[in-house]
Order: sequence, then C-alpha cells, then structure tokens
Amino acid sequence: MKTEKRYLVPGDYMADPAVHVFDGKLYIYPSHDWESGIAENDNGDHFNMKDYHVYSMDDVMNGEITDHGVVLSTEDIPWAGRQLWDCDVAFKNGKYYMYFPLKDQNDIFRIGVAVSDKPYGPFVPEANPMKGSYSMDPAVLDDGDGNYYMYFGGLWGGQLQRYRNNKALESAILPEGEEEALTARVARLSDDMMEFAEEPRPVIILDENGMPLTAGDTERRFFEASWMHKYNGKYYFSYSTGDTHLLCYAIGDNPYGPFTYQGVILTPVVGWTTHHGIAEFKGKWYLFHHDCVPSEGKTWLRSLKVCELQYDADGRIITIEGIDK
Ligand code: FUB
Repeated sequence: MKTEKRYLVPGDYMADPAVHVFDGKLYIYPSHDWESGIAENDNGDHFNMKDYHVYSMDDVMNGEITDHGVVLSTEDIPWAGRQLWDCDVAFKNGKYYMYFPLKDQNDIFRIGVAVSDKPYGPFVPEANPMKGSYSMDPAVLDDGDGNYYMYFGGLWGGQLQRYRNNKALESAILPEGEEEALTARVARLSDDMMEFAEEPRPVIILDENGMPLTAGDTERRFFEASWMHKYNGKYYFSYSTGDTHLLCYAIGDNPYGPFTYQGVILTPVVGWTTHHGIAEFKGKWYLFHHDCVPSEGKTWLRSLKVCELQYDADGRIITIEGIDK
C-alpha cells in the first residue's frame, strides 16, 4: 500500500521510535543519532548515541511537534559505558518508567530504568541496570490488567547470541539453517516496575504449520526491534528481520505467545536498520519508523517518519511500501 508519509523531526536525526498516548497526547521516545565518527561495522559501533529527547504531538499527520529536550544522557547514568539504543516508556501509579539499553563498562548490553513524574521527563536513572537483564531493544506492554511485560533482544550487535536460557555463554552461538531461530525474550515486570518478576522466556514465532521459525528463514525470523500492541483483543508482536530489512508481525492470544507469523508491515526502507512503534491515536492507527533518505543513505543518521496503518476486515495489517515507487 502506498500511503502518505511525514518526516517528524527534519532538523535532527532520530530513530527507533517508541510511541504511547499519555494524558491525551501522543509521545515519541526515539534514539538520537549523531555523527560520532565511528566507522560502520556489524557490531553497530557506529550507532554511538549518548542521549534521548522526547517529542509530543496532538495531531500526527499535520500538527506541530514539541521537542521536550534532552531527558537522559549517558553522563547521568552511573554504570554507563556507551551506546544508548532503542528505549521505551511505561506509565504506572503516577510515574513514568523509561527502559533503555546501554553497554556497561565491560561493553556488555544491559537494560536500565529511569523514572519521572512526567511523560516528557527528565528521567532519573537507577544506580544499576535491571538484575538479570541482557541484550537490547526493550519494549513494554501495559496489558491493562495491572501487568506489564517487557520484550527485548537483538542479534549481532545486540548480543543475544551470547546467551542461552538467560545465562551468558563462553562464546556466542548463532543458530543456522534448519536450527530453530533465536528470538526475542519476554518477562513480566515486578510490581515496582524496576526488575523482572520472572525468568525471561523466548517469544516463539510459529510458521503456518505450527513450527517455530528457523534460523535460515531470514525473511521471517526475528532479528531485533520488538514491539507489542493489541488489536481486537489479540496480541500483535512486530519486529525487524535485520539483514533482510523487513518489519514483520505475528499474532497470539496472550502476552507470552506463541505467536503465528502473519506477514510484512513495511518493506525495506533506505538504510540498513528498520525499527518502529505502533499506536492508536484519536481513532486512527499509525506506524512510526525511520529511514535514511535525508542523510542520503548514511545508516547511522536516521530520520523519524510516520504514516497511517490499516487493517483488513480479518485484522491483517496491510503492507506499507518503505520506498514509494
Ligand atoms: O539504534 C540502534 C539499533 O539499531 C537499535 O537498537 C536497533 O533496533 C536498530 O534500529
């Protein structure tokens, strides 16, 4: 489907949008790309982000966008090494919790929490990362019944291949071919929102025959960029396929899954990464994502975009073209 698209922050490079409606406004929590001069590599060292901004809006396709400024920086995080990647924010009992991935001083990704009284920050980080956290790209679902679930993980530079059963391996193992693909993790959060309430478990994505997707199925298997939203009582788990550059989704009946693969939300954009957030606002659904058109293809300098997202009568998401033809 060809659809009208809007760049949201033309004056700066923003990526990986998490989006939520708080207090009647739509809030965007993106990564903040900049030109740090680090050479491009498969570890993603060139994504060397060091702070977050928050944006809000009342009208997605036409209204003004408010920049609430810098709300959290690596220099404020006691355990910081480098690379503030994709974050997310959840609201509970009057407080806003920002979850962010960051490499610690041993260059290991952990997930941290920072707290604010306002959806637009500033956010005050905890002294230590969440116990037992690893890898990156946290996305939090408020299930509406008092339970919150974190989805996280990513391959290659995201370090998920360094873990099995929530324990660090001596050396990384990436499954291949017909082996079951590595996939995202999900864990319910503790009542105080500061820790996992349980051991993270794999987010199983099944094919049309009820079999888990295999590592060789690179056009469908999970790579990074977890997002979860609910539509008509079903759980829509969406994600990037990384090296095949697709945003895909799978549907389940509960927050843990299993989820059955459904199809492509967004075909490849200009740039290597593809990453998104989905939200309903004022009766319409929107896909927020990024591409590298404004930076003329520099993969580490990405720009925020939005367009409407539509479902068919069976609840299937209608595929959007990443590059208008
Ligand atoms: O922004 C850095 C990383 O690039 C994100 O964490 C990934 O999802 C990819 O978008």
